[in-house]
Amino acid sequence: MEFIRMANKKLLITGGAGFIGSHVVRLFANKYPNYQIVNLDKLTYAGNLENLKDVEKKSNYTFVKGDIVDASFINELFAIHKFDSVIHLAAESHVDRSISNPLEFVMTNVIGTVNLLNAAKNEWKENFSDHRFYHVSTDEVYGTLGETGMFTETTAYDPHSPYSASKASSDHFVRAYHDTYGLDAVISNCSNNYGSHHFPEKLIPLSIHNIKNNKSIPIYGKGENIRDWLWVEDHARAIDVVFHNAKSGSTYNIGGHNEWTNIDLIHLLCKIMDKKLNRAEGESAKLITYVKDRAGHDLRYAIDSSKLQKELGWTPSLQFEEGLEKTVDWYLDNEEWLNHVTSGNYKKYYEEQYTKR
Ligand code: NAD
Ligand code: TDX
Repeated sequence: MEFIRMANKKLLITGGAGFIGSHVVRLFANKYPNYQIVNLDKLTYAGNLENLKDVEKKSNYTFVKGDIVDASFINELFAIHKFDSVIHLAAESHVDRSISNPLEFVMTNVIGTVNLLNAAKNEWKENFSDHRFYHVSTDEVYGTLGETGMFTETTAYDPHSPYSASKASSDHFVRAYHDTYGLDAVISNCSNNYGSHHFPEKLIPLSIHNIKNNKSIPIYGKGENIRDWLWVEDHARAIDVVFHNAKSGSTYNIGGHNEWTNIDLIHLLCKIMDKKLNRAEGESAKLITYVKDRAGHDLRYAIDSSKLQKELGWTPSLQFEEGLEKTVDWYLDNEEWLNHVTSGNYKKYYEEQYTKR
């Protein structure tokens, strides 16, 4: 089925300086020396070129700083580079920030995506068949599950947060450009990722940072919400497989069959941290603090990724306990990275998000 594994692809990756994007850039830059990869990123608080130190000197890799909301800049970028494919990850990605500032999410996640779609459509309209627009999305577009069931590719969209509503909207635009103009487009919807280079506003890296510094671990509500966690490098491998092999217009769910309540996950993390920091067992768990719940907090996400497994042969590679331990090791070994990203504006964000709860 090999779709577009051509010798000299000109690939635009957006959001490549962020958490998942940096893993995708690293995988592609190492695995496909003949691809010319341009990483376009605005370098918001979440974008960090330190995430890409090991690839920045590669001859097949170029970084461009820019904003996907700026349509004329995007059109010019497409005209200069003549991309034949796009993997679009740039987004505002944090649910709590979307609750405080929804418009920012509309701008980047909706308008930014439509700007990229327009540029791709205009550049590729003579020959859509040798081009591909891959939109990286989330399981949160499907809303929330009760105690049973799983999200499949045909689950109806039912987003609840401004973040998931903006991602759902962008998914609809991608499908509309496929159906209306014939753009070759594919979408994947993935569950919660974890691993290295994850910004410490999200549950796992925030908790690692706080445990290390003997600060309280804020658990929203009763800690009973369930997330389905996937090792970020397994997501990057899935993106590789979908990008090269999916049929135009198709959608794949990506997930690890790995559901945890937040509180169970944090207890496991505390146990690992006690061991790594030579603390008595149970010491880190004393930091657990229940705080006011997130507004509109989705109860449970669980992804059925059997379509991807059956059709394209992808499977997750890592057990959660092993992945979480590797993640903790990375954060403990990369103190400088953590210090850089938690200086400056992070402290202001943290105070606004947590001390007023
Ligand atoms: P992230 O917040 O770590 O990174 C986002 C990147 O996009 C940053 O480098 C940022 O600088 C860049 N960016 C933001 N606004 C931009 C703009 N206007 N123009 C150009 N660049 C901009 O996010 P992430 O967790 O790596 O998520 C990447 C993608 O994967 C997102 O589309 C997200 O919705 C999706 N996703 C994330 C998860 C997860 O668990 N983190 C799960 C499923 C899907
Ligand atoms: O301090 C916290 N305390 C807490 O209890 C934080 C930051 C989170 N939580 C809870 C909320 C969620 O139930 O932990 C769970 C995970 O929260 P986040 O790490 O903020 O992730 P989530 O809201 O599930 O969304 C993530 O997965 C899907 C990503 O941020 C999205 O970009 C992705 O699309």
